[in-house]
Amino acid sequence: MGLGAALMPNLLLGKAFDLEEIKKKKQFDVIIIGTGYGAAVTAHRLAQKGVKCLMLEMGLDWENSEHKFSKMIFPHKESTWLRTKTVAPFGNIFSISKFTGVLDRLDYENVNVYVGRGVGGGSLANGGMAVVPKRSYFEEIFPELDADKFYSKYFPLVKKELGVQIIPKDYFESSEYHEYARIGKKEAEYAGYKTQFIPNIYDFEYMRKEEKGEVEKSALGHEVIYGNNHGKKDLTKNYLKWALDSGNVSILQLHKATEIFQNKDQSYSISVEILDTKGEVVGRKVYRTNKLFLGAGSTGTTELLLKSKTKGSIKSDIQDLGKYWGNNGNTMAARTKIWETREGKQSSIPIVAIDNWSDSPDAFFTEIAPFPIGIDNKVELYLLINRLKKYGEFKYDLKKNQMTLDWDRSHTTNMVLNTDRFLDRMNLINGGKPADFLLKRGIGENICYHPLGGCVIGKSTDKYGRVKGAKNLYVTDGALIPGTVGVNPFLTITALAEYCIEHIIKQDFKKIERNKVESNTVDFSILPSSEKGDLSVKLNLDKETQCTFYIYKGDDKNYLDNLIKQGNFKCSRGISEYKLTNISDFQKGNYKLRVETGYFNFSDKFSFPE
Ligand code: FAE
Repeated sequence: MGLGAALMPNLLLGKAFDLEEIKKKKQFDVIIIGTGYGAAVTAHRLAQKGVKCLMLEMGLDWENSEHKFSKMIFPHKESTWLRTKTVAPFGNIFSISKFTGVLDRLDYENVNVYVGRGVGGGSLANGGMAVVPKRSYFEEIFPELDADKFYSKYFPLVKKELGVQIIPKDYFESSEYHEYARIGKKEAEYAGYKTQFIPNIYDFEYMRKEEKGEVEKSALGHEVIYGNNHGKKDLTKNYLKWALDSGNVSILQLHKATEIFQNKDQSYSISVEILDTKGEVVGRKVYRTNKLFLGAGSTGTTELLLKSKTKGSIKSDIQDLGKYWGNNGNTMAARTKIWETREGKQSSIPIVAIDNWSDSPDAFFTEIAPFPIGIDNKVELYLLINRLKKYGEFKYDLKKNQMTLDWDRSHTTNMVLNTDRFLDRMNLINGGKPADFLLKRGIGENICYHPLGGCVIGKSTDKYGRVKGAKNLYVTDGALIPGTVGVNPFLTITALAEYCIEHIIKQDFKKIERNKVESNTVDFSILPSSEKGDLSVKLNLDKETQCTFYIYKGDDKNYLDNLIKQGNFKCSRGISEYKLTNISDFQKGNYKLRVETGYFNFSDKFSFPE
């Protein structure tokens, strides 16, 4: 076998280029990575102004797929992102096949962070609680923001747009599915805590009908963290729908951004892996855009920026990147109790909270959470939101090629003490004990549903989410919030995104800057073109451009110090193959190829198998 045939790139060989499909998709002025709250607001508001947006989402477009969300009891593969076991906080006894499911768990040192995957981001997997933060705390964490504006304009606006509701009292009082919450509320009040109804994006009229048996059950049918097939007004029912309806927005599902390159002309190119539903990479592309918005969530946005910065693909010195991260003070708490549930009937959507925020230093806010596993389980669950006393910090480990988090017991000590005191008081007054068969001492301080921070407003960005020192790069998601917001966070993330994009549109989109090139997409693959051992790339461009290639080994940041070969080539418009060099004298092993022009940069790996 000649070297050409033996050269086995990690990349797909010659995936068909569908020019028509690409042409349709590439008519865009900006790229937005992610489709969660921050990204959806950004797309909708830009689209209203006539800006054409391309959204890249690593998860599935659930609405337009044949797949249904999974129930929490007897979950199926759609429940979980690319694992062979479910990853819920407990009860993971179910084996499943690998699939791009909706709930992902990122396991960092000492904390497991849960995120939603798919078009709609966290809105698909979350419990729908839409809570306005305490104004005093908002002012404490965002000293540079105009709180008056937020409380008079942005919070009311996003409550309206997201369709936030409170459960009607008569339904709460009469429904057997809310008995767990009525008992939880009474118990909290016996123990001297203040309770309140929590606003939610679930449609309670739909829920009533579920109970009457008039429609298919969702909240009353064990659906929530693996997605709701009905009832919940996730982002595909509002912001994303409006964005798509405008005709100015396209979403590409199963497109995972892997690295960002800052080009010489202050545009950006984004390397993207195209996944199949088993998580296999079935294609790669590079997209180029004049303006790039990051809405990949606290962990996704921070990782993309940190990785690209550490590798030298983003040259700007972004201050405090990876810092000011927090778990929003999350601790899960579980009591096992004396009272009876009714045949295990529980709505999976939380509707009541305990508000103990004013009780400094023991401040917490907690939902009285359902535990809807379909049996009389005698468990009361809570997700406490405590104060955050110490921030975590993300770093990027180039050797392991992964983001790591500095987070240990010292970050959660106050949260655990607080939770312990809360459980003690509830058990003392009402009976019951910590449910240690679920969580050690009834407390899960390593469970985080609310990752926040990493690229914080006023630190790494200016006060509108513009990344400092990196023109044309913006963040509009949970990465902006410094680790804590004192309540469930998506309403604040949505309000912040509204505020940021309103100002960015006014100041940075006075006239729409159409991309000067017709296309901003580069399709490429690395392939052997002949039996002689030539290394070639296949590119699809619609702009003539001069390119330089670099073949190197090892560290990406210092690729110029590790060069094996370098050269120039001229690319023409359309699909062509370009022979870069003959590599028959190369030793077997792993190599990297970087291609640079003023117009786009990208890099990838290729290897000779042993
Ligand atoms: P997010 O909604 O996470 O969206 C990020 C999107 O970017 C996702 O779709 C990702 O798949 C995608 N993405 C990430 N990396 C890439 C990449 N490299 N390339 C392409 N796409 C990428 O971000 N909050 C509340 O306020 N109330 C609740 O009741 C509540 N319950 C929750 C329950 C669960 C189980 C979970 C996991 C979260 C819950 N949250 C809740 C948190 C809330 O959903 C979360 O704060 C927001 O969704 C975060 O919004 P972002 O826009 O920051």
